[in-house]
Amino acid sequence: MPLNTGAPRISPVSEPHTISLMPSVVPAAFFYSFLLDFLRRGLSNTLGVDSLPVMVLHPVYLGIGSNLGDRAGHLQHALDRLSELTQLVAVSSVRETEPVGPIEQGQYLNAAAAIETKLPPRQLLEALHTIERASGRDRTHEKRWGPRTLDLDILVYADRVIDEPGLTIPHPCLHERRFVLEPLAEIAAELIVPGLHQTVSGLLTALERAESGASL
Ligand code: A4P
Ligand code: MG
Repeated sequence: MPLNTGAPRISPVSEPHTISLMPSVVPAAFFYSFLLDFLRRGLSNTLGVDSLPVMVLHPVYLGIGSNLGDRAGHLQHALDRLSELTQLVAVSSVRETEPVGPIEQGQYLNAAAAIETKLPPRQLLEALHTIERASGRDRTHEKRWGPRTLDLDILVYADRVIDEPGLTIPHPCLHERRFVLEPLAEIAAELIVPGLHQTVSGLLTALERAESGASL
């Protein structure tokens, strides 16, 4: 079932809960996006121009988190806005997770989403910040890794590797965060993460091994 007719409904959960998974649709959609991008680049090279004015839909994966206020409501808000702004392709289950990091804070609801968008990375980041602000997030009064109403991270943007001030893609903590890899693996287990050259499921297995080794 394609999701571009609107976002799925979220409800508060304490256990992993499947909202909508489309194992057969997702790989096909992403394959065609990559194919279109590949053809566009080939044509640009043949014609000797930097880029063609073709608006390609880029496959992007997002991490979504909330641990303040109406957590499920904030996730729902994010999905609703994303489905208006982009093609919402798939959404993982929503899981309640223990807070990670140096700051004492409440439990999170975490999920991952696959979208397709024409927005370039910077514009997408700005759009995500606008969605966060509409959920009451105010970065001027918060600590890094501290509690937040809504956090939207760009985990992967097509095959791009970006390391610029204010924008790092793939997200620099992706491979260290179970709350990111588990939902992402539900919707994109075989995705090879650019720059890391490993699949999402491979990164999750490596993290699980490292964590179980650390606890021995
Ligand atoms: N920025 C750079 N690259 C990106 C990107 N790929 N996506 C910049 C999004 N933003 C990116 O981000 C700080 C700045 O990073 C932004 O202004 C943006 O320009 P932020 O969202 O304000 O800060 P943050 O979220 O505290 O930092 P970061 O590095 O995204 O950390 P995390 O991993 O999101 O940590 N525990 C659980 N269980 N679940 C959680 O969701 N989240 C955090 C926050 C801590 N513990 C958690 C969770
Ligand atoms: Mg973040």
